[in-house]
Amino acid sequence: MATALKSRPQGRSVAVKPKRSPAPVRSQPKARAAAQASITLSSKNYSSWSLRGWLIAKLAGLEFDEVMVSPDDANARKEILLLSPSILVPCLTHGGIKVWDTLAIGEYLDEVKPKAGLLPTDIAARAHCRAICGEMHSGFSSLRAALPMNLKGDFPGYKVWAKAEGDIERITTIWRDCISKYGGPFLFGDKPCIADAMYAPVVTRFLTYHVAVDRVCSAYCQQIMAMPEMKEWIAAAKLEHEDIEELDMEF
Ligand SMILES: N[C@@H](CCC(=O)N[C@@H](CS)C(=O)NCC(=O)O)C(=O)O
Repeated sequence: MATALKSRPQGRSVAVKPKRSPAPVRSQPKARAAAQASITLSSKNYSSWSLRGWLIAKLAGLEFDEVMVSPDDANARKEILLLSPSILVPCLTHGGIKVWDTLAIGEYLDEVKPKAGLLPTDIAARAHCRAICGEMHSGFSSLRAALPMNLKGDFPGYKVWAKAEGDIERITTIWRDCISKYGGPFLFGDKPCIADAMYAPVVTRFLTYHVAVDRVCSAYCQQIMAMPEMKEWIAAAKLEHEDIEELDMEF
């Protein structure tokens, strides 16, 4: 931090630290511990953003109800999605506070559950984590279009669209970089955090479409698939009855 120079009578200058203004007091939602929480989700088989939001809430240790938006019933679907200001899933409602958009849910839950370790404690690692979450959130559209999440699917020999190869290259570089920097087995060390939730649907896509990756990335994929939360989600996805042709796309 820059320091101010203060003149002394004899003309010498000494550095003095400017007074710090007190940290702003953040308001906390009332009766947080007892807050009722629910998350609006859609298909567990196809909805990658639902998986990310749900996983973040699980990692936060939040108790919540799932509100499923069924793709089958157009009217019920419209009604439930209207409760989400973006008309998208996931949407978290927690003690009367509504948070839509997966990254915002992650940041909110990190504030509400600071001990859960949703973001790394070290500031540099935290910045790194936010940067790669941002990349996932706003990018990799070729990968998302070419390899839609489909947990029930299994497509050996699937021809990956050339444009998606660049996304795969970048994602695997991100994973290798994190694992070598923070020691693995998760992206930021020994516990899963928001970044792992953001990339979890990429892991399932690599497995669904048999995308060949190196040893480090393959071990990372196995690590994600071994998470009890992932097992729970995938088991529920496999029980979903709808197999709708139009849903075989990123949504
Ligand atoms: N940027 C949003 C993306 C959410 C999104 O695209 N959700 C999809 C499902 S994966 C959605 O709700 N689509 C409309 C629908 O299912 O009717 C986020 O981070 O939450």
